[in-house]
Amino acid sequence: MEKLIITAAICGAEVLKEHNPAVPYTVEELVREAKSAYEAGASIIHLHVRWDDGTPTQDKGRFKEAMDAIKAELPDVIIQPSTGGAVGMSNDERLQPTELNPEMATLDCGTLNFGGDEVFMNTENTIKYFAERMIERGIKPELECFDKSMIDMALRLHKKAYIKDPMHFDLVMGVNGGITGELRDFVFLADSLPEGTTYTVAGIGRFEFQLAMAAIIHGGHVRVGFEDNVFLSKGVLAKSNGELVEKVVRMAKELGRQIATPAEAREILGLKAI
Ligand code: KMH
Ligand code: ZN
Repeated sequence: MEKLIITAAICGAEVLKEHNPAVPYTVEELVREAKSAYEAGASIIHLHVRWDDGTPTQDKGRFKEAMDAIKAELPDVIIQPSTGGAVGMSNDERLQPTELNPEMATLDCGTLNFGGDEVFMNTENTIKYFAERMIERGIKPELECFDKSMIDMALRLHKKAYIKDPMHFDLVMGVNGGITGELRDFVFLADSLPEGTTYTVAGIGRFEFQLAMAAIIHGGHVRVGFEDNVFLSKGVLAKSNGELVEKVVRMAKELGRQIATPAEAREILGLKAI
């Protein structure tokens, strides 16, 4: 089986220090968390940024500062900025990190309820607009699918050449408004992906590690991190993103799956070598 790519979603836009004091806001804290995840075995950092008070932002300057600081410490890590940002941001606000020409970025493939009155808007035209931007700039999209219909949308847009091969999906499961993270849901989504595509699974909350286990066995890849879950086990807060990554590495070792380095992850995903 292919080596396992671990992505660390170290920050997100919604989780707060009130949920776990180790959630990073400042650039220094982002570097600390990226380093802990990388040293534990993550090859991709899925990146959101905040202002120092924790407010989420898609500000290009803030992304540049954070990406430069992470690269200075971890020159080979793959940085994957979010173009999802936070609920309520405009398309152009969300797209700012693409102006920095990252190797990868997320491309959210549909609209969904996001708890309470929140709606995370991604109309078909928005998805096309983001996809065109990524093709123009040579950025590989990670296709964020929170439900089966979003996989279908990605496949339709792939047929119309808005998304190029090889496709890489992120199955985000367990969001309040998206598909849940039961094993039967995982099998349904993973088996709906065409041959030759790769995928990562991101289980939200209590689904994080059971879905990581499923993906390790099924030949997929794994995302963990504070964006998705702040607990190492029931009632025990993780001290760092690195602790969450270490747990996945232990699980993979038990199941005989080796961990991909950033260079190996680039090869698996069809990114240019650096
Ligand atoms: N913060 C969510 C509204 C992404 O990174 O592309 C969107 C999100 C997805 O986190
Ligand atoms: Zn995100």
